[in-house]
Amino acid sequence: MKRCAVVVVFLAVAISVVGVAPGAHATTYKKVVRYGPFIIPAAGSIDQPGMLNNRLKFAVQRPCLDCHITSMTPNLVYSDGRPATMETGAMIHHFVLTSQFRKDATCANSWLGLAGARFFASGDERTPISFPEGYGYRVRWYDSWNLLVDLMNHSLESKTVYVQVTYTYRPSWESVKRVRPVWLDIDQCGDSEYSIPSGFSDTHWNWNVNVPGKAVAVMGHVHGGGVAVEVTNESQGGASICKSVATLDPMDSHRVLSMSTCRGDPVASVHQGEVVRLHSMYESEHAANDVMGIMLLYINPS
Ligand SMILES: [Cu+2]
Repeated sequence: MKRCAVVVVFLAVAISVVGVAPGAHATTYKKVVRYGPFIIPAAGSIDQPGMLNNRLKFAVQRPCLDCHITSMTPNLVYSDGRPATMETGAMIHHFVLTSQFRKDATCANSWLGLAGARFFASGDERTPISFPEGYGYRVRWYDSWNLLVDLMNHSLESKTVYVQVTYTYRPSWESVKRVRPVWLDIDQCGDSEYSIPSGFSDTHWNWNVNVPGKAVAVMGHVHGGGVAVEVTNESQGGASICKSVATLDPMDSHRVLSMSTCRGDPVASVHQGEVVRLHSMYESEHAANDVMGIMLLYINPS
């Protein structure tokens, strides 16, 4: 590993300087951005959590004006930086970041598309995503980001919290292959919620591929009682593209502790017009009408 002679640091710290090819250097910066504060009202009782419902913020801060984002790590924190988790009552129901002037790959023509392209999201499991070496999500000076936030509070006092995203990014002048986010959802272009029966269920939604290319990173989201979300290529004999498996809290199966991700160069290739199927699998003790099955694919368009 060779160090570049000059490392420009502005608004950020260089965390790594790694050679990618003979004579070329990749410079990676890290920036922690906090959104908020958000005040979540106190819970009314044990089964009546305090809710901060779908708060939409426009033109929120980006880590950089002109760059390639190489990873995103979500969190919810208190003003002193401590993580705000269920241990103290706070919970991320979800938050979604959208890029206003980018076209959403699967919902551009619905009301959801008005907010732009959905490019990152998190539930309480707080799954980080990082792209393989050489790939990044392009940010340009004219981009504008929106943030949709939905938070919950199980404690009897109100909580002041911040949505926090730690970004790593590379400067605009480096040659980085682009990724385009593609959001697949059982309740596509709706509020993402759907219903399951008690017991095992596998619910499908088909995507007719309109962003052909190489999927290089994939993340998934289910709710408590969830087993996994998976994407399969039905045009290639149902071959699995990625399965994101849920790890549930052994003490409380309503709580998702983590979701596995897929990352590779490539994870899989998809071609124009192929049918990619989203499977959302639950093994629930009871029926529910507010579960989710989402996968976010980052595709390097061919
Ligand atoms: Cu959710």
